[in-house]
Amino acid sequence: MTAKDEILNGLAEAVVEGDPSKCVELANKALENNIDAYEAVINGCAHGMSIVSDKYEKREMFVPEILLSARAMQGAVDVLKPYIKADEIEESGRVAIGVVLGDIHDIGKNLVKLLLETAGLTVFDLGKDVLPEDFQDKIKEERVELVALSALMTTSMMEMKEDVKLFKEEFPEVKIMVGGAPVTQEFCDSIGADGYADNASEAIRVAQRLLSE
Ligand code: B12
Repeated sequence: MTAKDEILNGLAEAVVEGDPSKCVELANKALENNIDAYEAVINGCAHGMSIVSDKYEKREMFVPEILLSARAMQGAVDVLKPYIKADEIEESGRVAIGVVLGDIHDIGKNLVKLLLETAGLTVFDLGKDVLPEDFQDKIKEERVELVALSALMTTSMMEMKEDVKLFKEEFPEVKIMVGGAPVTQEFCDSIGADGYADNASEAIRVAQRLLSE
């Protein structure tokens, strides 16, 4: 295993273990070893968090541990974020992001937000459990071109469907991108959203495609 693999795997492991000091230490080590900060977020932090999700599904991890993992990951992200190279083209698009009403799962949304920002987009984060009216106000106030909706539950996917219908009626020119673990390309198509991505780095590509259309 190369030194780089060792650091990135270590970072993912530290996220799984929910060890904040190890996360910060390895994030710094990644920077010292000239590992690209973006790569460290994707292949270290986000990779660790997806292992955590799998372990939860297999009942190998439980909620309190998951929250520790998320907090530990955030510590590493905070170290890495200033070193992620933003795209040359600044201000290339205006995006509103949020987790739909009734849903408080925001770990994935936060990763997507971070990466969209690093791609040079201007991102307005409405947080979690967001009322459709709050999205509508933000779209108007900030001349938003793309809305990114996240949902982690089957119940909130129905809310996502309502949001897409509402926003398409009121702002037909605004593009909508959807995501979150239970969301699929088929679901995206069925509710009339414009784009779907199953992870944060893919979300950048989809956002850039939608903004250039
Ligand atoms: C962590 C977690 C929690 C934490 C959330 C903490 C937080 N701040 O987010 C807490 C403990 C609070 C929680 C609460 C609950 N949870 Co919960 N939770 C999870 C868990 C284990 C992990 C989710 C996660 O963070 N994954 C890691 C991130 C990085 O992945 P991600 O969110 O999928 O995001 C990635 C992609 O999907 C994508 N993406 C995400 N958003 C977007 C948006 C766009 C636009 C794009 C393009 C891409 C994109 O990019 C991300 C990065 O690659 C999941 C299990 C799972 N496997 O998903 C259950 C899960 C989502 N929870 C579940 C449930 C039921 C609940 C509760 C109702 C439990 C309860 N009885 O109280 C409450 C919900 C309260 C509410 N109203 O929302 C269920 C939902 C079941 C269903 N079918 O609807 C799940 C699936 C667990 C299960 N199998 O039962 N939960």
